[in-house]
Amino acid sequence: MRRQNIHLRTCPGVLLNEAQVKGMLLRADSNGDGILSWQELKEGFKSLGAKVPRFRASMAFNIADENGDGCIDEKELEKVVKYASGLGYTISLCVDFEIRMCLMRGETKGITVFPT
Ligand SMILES: [Ca+2]
Ligand SMILES: [Ca+2]
Repeated sequence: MRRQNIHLRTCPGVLLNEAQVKGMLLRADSNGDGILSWQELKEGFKSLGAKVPRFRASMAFNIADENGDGCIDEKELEKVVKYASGLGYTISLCVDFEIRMCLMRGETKGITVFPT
């Protein structure tokens, strides 16, 4: 069994593309209504590896919550994805191939990615 956590933070990473960022954020939609609440968006940023998810969620809401209802709907999510993609979150190259494939498929449960 190969260890997966050795030097993870110092390994080069692969930049998450917008589709992958979106996948990660949608995974955080815990009640599955297709709309991200503030809490869900915060969890989304946490799963992306944000150091201060609360701050990122606040920023994203300022940018994306156009109708000011305190939730991010499908249309507003595109803006959040653009914002989050611009932050340069990456998947480490040193994680196991299987895990990378899971990430590509949007299966992110229990997997942590680190920002560059
Ligand atoms: Ca939701
Ligand atoms: Ca909204």
